[in-house]
Amino acid sequence: MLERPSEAVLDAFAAIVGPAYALRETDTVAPYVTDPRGLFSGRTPLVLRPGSVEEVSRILRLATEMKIAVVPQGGNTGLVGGQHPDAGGTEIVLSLGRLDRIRELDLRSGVVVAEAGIILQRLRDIADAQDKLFPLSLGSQGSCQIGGNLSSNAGGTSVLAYGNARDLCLGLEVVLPTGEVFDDLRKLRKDNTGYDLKNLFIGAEGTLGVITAAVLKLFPKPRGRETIWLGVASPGDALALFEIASATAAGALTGFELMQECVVDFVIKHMHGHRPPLASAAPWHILVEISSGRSADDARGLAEEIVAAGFERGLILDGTIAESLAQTAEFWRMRESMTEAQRPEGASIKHDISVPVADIPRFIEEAARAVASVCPDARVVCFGHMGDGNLHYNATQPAGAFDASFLDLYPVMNKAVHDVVRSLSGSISAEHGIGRMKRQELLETAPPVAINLMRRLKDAVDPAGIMNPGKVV
Ligand code: 2HG
Ligand code: ZN
Repeated sequence: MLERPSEAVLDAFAAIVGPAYALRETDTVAPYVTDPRGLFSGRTPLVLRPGSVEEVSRILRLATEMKIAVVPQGGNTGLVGGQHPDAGGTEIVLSLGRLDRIRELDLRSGVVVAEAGIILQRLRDIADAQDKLFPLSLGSQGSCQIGGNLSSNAGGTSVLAYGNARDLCLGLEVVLPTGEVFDDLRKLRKDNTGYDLKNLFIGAEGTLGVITAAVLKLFPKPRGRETIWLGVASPGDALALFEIASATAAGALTGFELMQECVVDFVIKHMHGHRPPLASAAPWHILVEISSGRSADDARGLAEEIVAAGFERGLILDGTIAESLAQTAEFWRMRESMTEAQRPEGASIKHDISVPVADIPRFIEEAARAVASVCPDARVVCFGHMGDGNLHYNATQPAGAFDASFLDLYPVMNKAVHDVVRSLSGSISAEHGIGRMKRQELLETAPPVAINLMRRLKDAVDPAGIMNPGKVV
């Protein structure tokens, strides 16, 4: 049973980081207790901002000793309520933003050793300045942090070619709930010495320990990059185009995003300065990215080949290959602002699902029926990483003024859509995690053997149960 920290205990925690980095006033803790959508407001008596691994270690040792709950937090961009304290006001927030050093850049081994609080965009820029690529790419990359990316095994728009955050990580440093530091900061691409412990902490959403640093892979920067925006009539045509693009570009196909017309319209309507990417309307849009390690001409050639084959087979209604770096950036900005562009349309019930890629058209068809069976006027807002079989299948309230009561449908809508996902042997959390939002559903629907195993691991690593309680398991 966890404890409510007394004033003396709070003082002891604050003394570890020093008064400037121990926040207690309601207004100073406010940014740490609410999520970007305002769905998960909590309370905390203390936010700690440690400046070293040693301080993180002392905090967790004390927390285990005193049985005080600790909620680790990175850039606070998560969408499933995994990074906030609950409403009880007893859980301490551990914000990792001050651990923001690059410990080493080893270009010959193709790795960077980065601390948890480094903002993703900064890491991408550091790699870029060295003529390298750190491929993890997400809409929130201007504020999300590497530690959070690893803790949630973030996905994004380049998973198709480079994998999830897990695939980009060779080594990890983790502070365990006991305060012990598990130093596994190795640069090895091959290592079969027993259990793969680092992968226990990646994607664990801070429920087993606190990631403080990681060895991350760097890739050669592509010599040529082309971005194509296409309009198609149906998800079935999008799938046929995906097959053409994969066969033509093979490893050079680094992005394949599918977007329903309405979400493209939301971006044009609500986000400043965007114009329709195509001359004519299309029910579905696709964003394809080709990255060639060889040359700009090679990338251009592949892009033209894909577009020509698509037109020839009657799969493309309209299409354009970006003509400049500015247009490429504009296409990606449109895609990345889709989360924000949905907000002015009102309350939204999110689903972050994956199914085998070939089942995407069937999922879209059956999920539309599922949404309509719960709320016939709800608007389906569907977009996502089609090449990964991962869609953000959001049900937005009927058009009109913001109606919070729509969110009362959350559990029944989730169940209806997730039943379709389960019938296709898919996942109810492809890239955003479980957090607090999907915990109950995970516990109710995952195989009992899996849940038991997760619980036994949790008990073994965190016997006092102090790490991010109420999340995942
Ligand atoms: C994306 O792919 C993000 O843009 C957010 O994962 C998805 O807002 C969403 O549902
Ligand atoms: Zn996504």
